[in-house]
Amino acid sequence: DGDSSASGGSAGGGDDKIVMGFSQVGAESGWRTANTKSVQESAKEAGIDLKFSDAQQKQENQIKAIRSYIQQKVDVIAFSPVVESGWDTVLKEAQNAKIPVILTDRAVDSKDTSLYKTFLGSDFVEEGKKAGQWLVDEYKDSKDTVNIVELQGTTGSAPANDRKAGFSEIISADPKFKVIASQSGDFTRAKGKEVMEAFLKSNPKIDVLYAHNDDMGLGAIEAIEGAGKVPGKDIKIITVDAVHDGMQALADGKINYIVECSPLLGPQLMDLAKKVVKGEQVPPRVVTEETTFTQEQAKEALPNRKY
Ligand code: GZL
Repeated sequence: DGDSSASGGSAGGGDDKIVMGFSQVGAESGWRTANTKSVQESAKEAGIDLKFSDAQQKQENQIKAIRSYIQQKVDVIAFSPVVESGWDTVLKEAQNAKIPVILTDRAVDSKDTSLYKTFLGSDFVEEGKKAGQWLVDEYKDSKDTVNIVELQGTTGSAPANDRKAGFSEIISADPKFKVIASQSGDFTRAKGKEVMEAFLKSNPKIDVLYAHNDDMGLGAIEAIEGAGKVPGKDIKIITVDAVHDGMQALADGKINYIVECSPLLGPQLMDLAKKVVKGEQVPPRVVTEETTFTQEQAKEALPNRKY
């Protein structure tokens, strides 16, 4: 039988079944729901015993969950860190307990990269650049100022930091692009709507909204329509994720461009976990495959989308 003590773990589930402790960010968006489904279904298919916790977007809850997995002596810990900083202490505790850690979806800013075996997830800077590039192409023949408002993701999170950085890197090439307001909508529809209402009140001329995820973009659409403006026309909208409701709004012409961020990380995560538990080498970084969608492409893609 498999000796899970080699990896420091010996939690239940029979002595050869891998036990994974997974700490999820929360259930804040359609992306997160699809990601949770992918992780849970893939664990079942891989014959991995999954212990799963939802942190309601609070770092202290994730740290508590990781500590409980260490206590339970799981074979491997995986988590999507809600914010980039503040993980070194608990990751050192996992390392001392000889339990390997896999980062999935979001990254940490720990200097000591030996604290985790690999980081599986999207390149968020690249996603921000793709969003910026669409805008540059869209306005290439115009000389007028383009007033942009930005709905940022969760403050301090890797996707918020990197999507902002990638986007501004591309648009800073042309001074006509002006980000006149930028604030966190915490990746949720409700907050996205609330912040967009404030943007609309204090900025008479908004040409473009860049929202770091579909859910905040969908909330903003409600605010834009509530203000008597036409989303996708009066205010062009770019979002990131390409979850079902975002793709539907894109096909309906209310969003103009979506940069895909795939939540379907489950299968790769389980493959990496099996290798890591066996003590096999894994690449330190596994970047998710993903694309972009125009309104036409959304109409074609919608019928076969998995999420
Ligand atoms: C990105 C993920 C982000 C999504 C949001 O990989 O961390 O968190 O873009 C989700 O929809 O809330």
